[in-house]
Amino acid sequence: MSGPNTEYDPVAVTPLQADQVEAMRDQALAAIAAAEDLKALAQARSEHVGDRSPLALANREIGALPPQARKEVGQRVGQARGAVAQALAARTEVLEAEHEERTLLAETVDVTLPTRRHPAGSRHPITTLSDRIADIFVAMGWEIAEGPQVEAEWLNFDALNLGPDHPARTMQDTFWLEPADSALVLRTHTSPVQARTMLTREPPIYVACPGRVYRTDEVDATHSPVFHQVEGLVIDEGITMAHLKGTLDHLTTALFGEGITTRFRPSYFPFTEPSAEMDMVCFVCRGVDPEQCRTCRGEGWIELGGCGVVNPRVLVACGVDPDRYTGFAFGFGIDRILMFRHTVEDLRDVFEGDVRFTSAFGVEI
Ligand code: FA5
Repeated sequence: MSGPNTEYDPVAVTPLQADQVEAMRDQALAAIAAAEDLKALAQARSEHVGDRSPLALANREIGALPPQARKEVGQRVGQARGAVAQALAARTEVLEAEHEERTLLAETVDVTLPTRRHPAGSRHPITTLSDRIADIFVAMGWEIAEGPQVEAEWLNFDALNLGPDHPARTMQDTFWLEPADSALVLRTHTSPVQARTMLTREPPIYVACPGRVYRTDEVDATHSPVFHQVEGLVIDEGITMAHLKGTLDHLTTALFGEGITTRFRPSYFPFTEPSAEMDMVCFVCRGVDPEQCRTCRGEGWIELGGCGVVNPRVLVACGVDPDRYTGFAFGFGIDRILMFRHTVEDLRDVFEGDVRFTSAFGVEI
């Protein structure tokens, strides 16, 4: 303790008396101990340790004391500040450890939980196959042509030598569009693209047209009211049936590999003369004991499509000189080709939209 001093100013020193300093220290310690989290502790630190805290202000007062009082008061304030700093450090450590533990618990990842699965989609096999067929023709130097699915009656029938009363119109049961006099149909085959092509291009013409077509057919293992065809049309000088056979041999070999059994069967189409139908041996019964076969329904063969030498009447209707040019055309069912290539026994599987079916094909490149 300092001795009596006449210059000692009791007013100035009052805040620095022992009980005052102890009260400041105890308040600070209580606030630190009461801090439940790091935010509350930061608040206590600013109130009791910061520049404007009572102990910091008291510390600043020491310089104003007479020299004989400074040491004792300095020690007192210093000890109080030291105790507060120590308590603050200890509480910080405890609260930081608690905070870290809480964070670790909150961020725990259970690696054994099942993941959310987003299975990758795949293109529909008909789309992939249509592209593949188009590639076969592009590789031969052909062009790809397109036509609308809502087609003019004249292009779907009349231009192809199927006049209004031609009995062959009933071969293709048609969806007519309203109103009745619109003369529009959902195209029943891709053959109107033949007419569209001849009306807009000059020979030589080498085009293929894959696309969707519609008929009022009953659904069964090999028929659907919505299906797909690929049309082929060649118009050039000196084209014969032999060119047609060679082209279809190349197409079937490219699609199915060597050694596939096919046959040409004489047939009738108003837009080709002569006409033929191309069949493949049934891929389910292989033509052996076909009576029980649900896929070929006892035939032993599956029809891929029709073909023939373009009828000169069609050439004339489409503005092509029949004395100079001849041509061949064919229209194959893409859905049937898919069935044969991938041993799909029932066409309904192709159209029912079950992803287990389409994803089984994956993405063909
Ligand atoms: C035609 O559609 C002619 N336009 C083909 C043609 C073009 C002949 C050029 C000559 C020259 P057809 O109606 O036969 O022909 O049909 C052709 C092929 O489409 C059939 O052999 C079959 O493979 C497929 N097809 C026909 N109807 C259906 C159906 N409802 N579901 C699935 N495929 C079908």
